[in-house]
Parts: sequence; C-alpha cells; structure tokens
Amino acid sequence: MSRTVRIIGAPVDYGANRRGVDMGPSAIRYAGLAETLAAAGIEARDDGDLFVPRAEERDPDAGTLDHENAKFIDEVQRACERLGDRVEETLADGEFPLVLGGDHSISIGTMNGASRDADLGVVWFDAHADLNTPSTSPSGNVHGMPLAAALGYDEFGDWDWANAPNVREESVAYVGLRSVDEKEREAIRDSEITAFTMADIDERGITAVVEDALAAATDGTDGLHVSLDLDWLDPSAAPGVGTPVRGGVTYREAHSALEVVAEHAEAHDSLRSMDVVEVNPILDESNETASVATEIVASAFGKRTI
Ligand code: Z70
Ligand code: MN
Ligand code: MN
Ligand code: MN
Repeated sequence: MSRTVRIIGAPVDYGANRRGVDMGPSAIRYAGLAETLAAAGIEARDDGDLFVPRAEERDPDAGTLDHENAKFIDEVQRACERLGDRVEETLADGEFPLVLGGDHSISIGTMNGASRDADLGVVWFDAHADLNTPSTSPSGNVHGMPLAAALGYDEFGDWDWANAPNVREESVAYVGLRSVDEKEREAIRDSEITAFTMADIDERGITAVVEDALAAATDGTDGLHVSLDLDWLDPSAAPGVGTPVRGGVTYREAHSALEVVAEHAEAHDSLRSMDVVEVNPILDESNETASVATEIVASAFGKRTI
C-alpha cells in the first residue's frame, strides 16, 4: 500500500438484528490494527469514529422515508451520508479509506463516497449476497441490502444517498456465497453480476476464483472497492459474527485471497477503498474475529512473511 491508510470507525448496528456489532471498531483497534500495519511498513492514521447515535434512543419504525420493511432506515441514511463525505474527503486528500464496521449497511456510505468521481468495481467477500431491497427483504435488516442499494434497485433508485453513482452490475463480483435468499438468487441470475460460490472455491481453488473476481471488477473501472464481511470465513475461524454460516473459507484461504488482492493492487494500483464489517465482540471468543480481521487487512495491504 503506497498511500497512507486512513482508518475510519463506523460503530453502526442499525442494519443488523444483533446488538454488539457497533463495538466492532473498538474490537479491531484493540486487536492491534495500527500496530500490525506499522510493523508491516504500512503507514496508517486513525481518524476516529463517526458520530452515530445509540440505537436504543431511536424507534426502528419511525422512519420518515416511511418504509416499514427497512429498519432504522433514517438512521442508516444519516450515518451513511456522514461516512460517504468522510470517504470522499479521504480520497481527495490522497489517502486510502479503510472503514471499520459496524454492520454491513455502512458499505452503502463507503461505496457512495468512493464512487462520486470514479467508476468503482466491487469485490464482495461474504457468505450472503446482501442484494435485498425493502421490497424483497425477509428480515427488514438493512445489512442484507447494501449491494442492492449501491446498484439502485427498487426503492434505492430514488434515494441518492444510497445508490452509488458509478457502480455497475458488470463490475461487481461475489466471492464465497453460501446463504442466498430466493429473491436474491433471481436478482443475481437476471443481472450481470459475477458470482462465485463456495462450490466454485472448492472446485477451482481460492486464488483462481479471486483472480477472476478481480478481473471482472477492474475491467473498465477506475478503482476497486473490497468489502470484507467476517461471516465470509468459516465460523471456526471467525466465530464473532451475527449470522454465522457453516462451510465458509478457512483462515488460510482468507489470507491467500487477500494476498491475491494485494498483488493486483501493487501491479495495477487498483485498490481504492475497503471496509471490514460484522465483527461482533459480544459473540466472539477472546477477540479472535477482530484479530483475524486485522491480519487479513494487513494481507490486503501487502504484508509479507519475509
Ligand atoms: C438475509 C437478509 C445478512 C449479514 C445476514 C441475511 C443478510 N439475506 N447479512 N448477515 N451480514 O435478512 O436479508
Ligand atoms: Mn454482508
Ligand atoms: Mn472510467
Ligand atoms: Mn454476511
């Protein structure tokens, strides 16, 4: 990573159905993110947390956007607007935005901010597709919607704070899907999104799959956003997440994957922004998930053993 990394905490839990994910930024800092990056020779600066009011002070259904099937949607909007501005400022200052979640709803803000003046490709490391809209969501949880928001599906098409101005389906790639809702499956099939499931990783190996995902996301785009949901990993490697799903990538596959990202970034100066989400220290074992998140981020930025 040639640029200075600017760490932005987004302690948001409005989009998830489990409390505790708002403590993700603290847990990742406590796991030694700044020290790990420094030891790897990566310059980093902690810009602190976004201001995010506590969920207890809010009524989840009081949204003026008036959508009963998108919980805390007004609060998500306010947090994402602030985050989008911080990401845009970071890029304008020539630094690299690394956003620590928080639940995955924050990626709406990261992608909006990072795509305001660039065509942005996206690689989505996640067990889930996060392609629901208020119209299709079985849960009403906005952390199941950020990619649909970026792409402007359904209601999101009318919400300028939510859709990412320059993210296109053909520049979005999933890696590691294994829990997809019926409406999401239809949406993926009808779209130009590139989707690699766990079965693809089993069959072809993690490095080949990540190389193809990177190729799809960087063909014709100006920069790459990497979104890392810790539930992408198998629960045995990352137990501290709200929605653990069996059969995820191993600790070693995760490192391998992000090393492939680092190689691509070094060769093509492709990496523009990154977020790391869904670390929940309340559900974790000895901050293991935050530690793994820290190590994987260092891999993405080019940390090497020798
Ligand atoms: C489901 C929904 C989800 C994360 C769960 C689950 C979405 N598709 N995302 N955990 N990180 O409710 O939309
Ligand atoms: Mn997710
Ligand atoms: Mn362009
Ligand atoms: Mn997920």
